[in-house]
Amino acid sequence: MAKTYDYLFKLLLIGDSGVGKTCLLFRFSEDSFNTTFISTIGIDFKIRTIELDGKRVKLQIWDTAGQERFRTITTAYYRGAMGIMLVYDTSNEKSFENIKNWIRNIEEHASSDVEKMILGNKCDMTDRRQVSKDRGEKLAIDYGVKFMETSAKSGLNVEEAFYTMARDILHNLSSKTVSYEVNLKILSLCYMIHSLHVPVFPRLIPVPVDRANQ
Ligand SMILES: Nc1nc2c(ncn2[C@@H]2O[C@H](COP(=O)(O)OP(=O)(O)O)[C@@H](O)[C@H]2O)c(=O)[nH]1
Ligand SMILES: [Mg+2]
Repeated sequence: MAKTYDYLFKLLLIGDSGVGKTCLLFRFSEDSFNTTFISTIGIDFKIRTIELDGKRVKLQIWDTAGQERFRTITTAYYRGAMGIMLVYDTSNEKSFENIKNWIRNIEEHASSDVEKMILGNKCDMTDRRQVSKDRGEKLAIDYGVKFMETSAKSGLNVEEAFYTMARDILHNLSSKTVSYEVNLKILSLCYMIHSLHVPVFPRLIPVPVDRANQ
């Protein structure tokens, strides 16, 4: 059967329990919001295929099955992940403080070149806000990652966040492929020159005395 996509990216949602990870995933993959607390138990991942730069990119987005409550997320969950969304709740100070612990967890278990992004979710709850947008932005700058405030409820920035993540992964991938191809071309050129016995820098090769005098 023909492949229906050009790229497959595995993404993860990480953060304290209750910050809205499962709702973000539902919003992005089905564009719906469930107000009752969705039990995450049993959910592995959801899929959505998007189009970027004319390529079909299949996003396989994994959601924790409640392990975050006990901080038992280990290497097995991170394996093969290309992007991680770190989510906190803008109406919950503790979930914001815990972002640095989650980053430490990622550094310990995930691949070092995994793309990361911080999301401050529930930004629709303006009257219960505990974490300002400024603080979220500063934290993201400290870690050198992108930041967005989202609302799984209203849908604000949900599409933007996943598209930004996918685009960054795609661009990193293409720049790696380009440098690999360039290296390969240089290598084969050197090999060709070498096999033709053509000196690469003729002027640096000493001219025999008898010829120099001619
Ligand atoms: N107001 C508001 N509530 C949200 C938002 N996202 C999630 N929630 C609520 O927060 C609770 C926990 O959401 P859930 O997705 O299960 O969190 P998880 O444990 O991180 O997966 C639920 O009651 C949701 O209805 C949001 O953007 N705005
Ligand atoms: Mg959940």
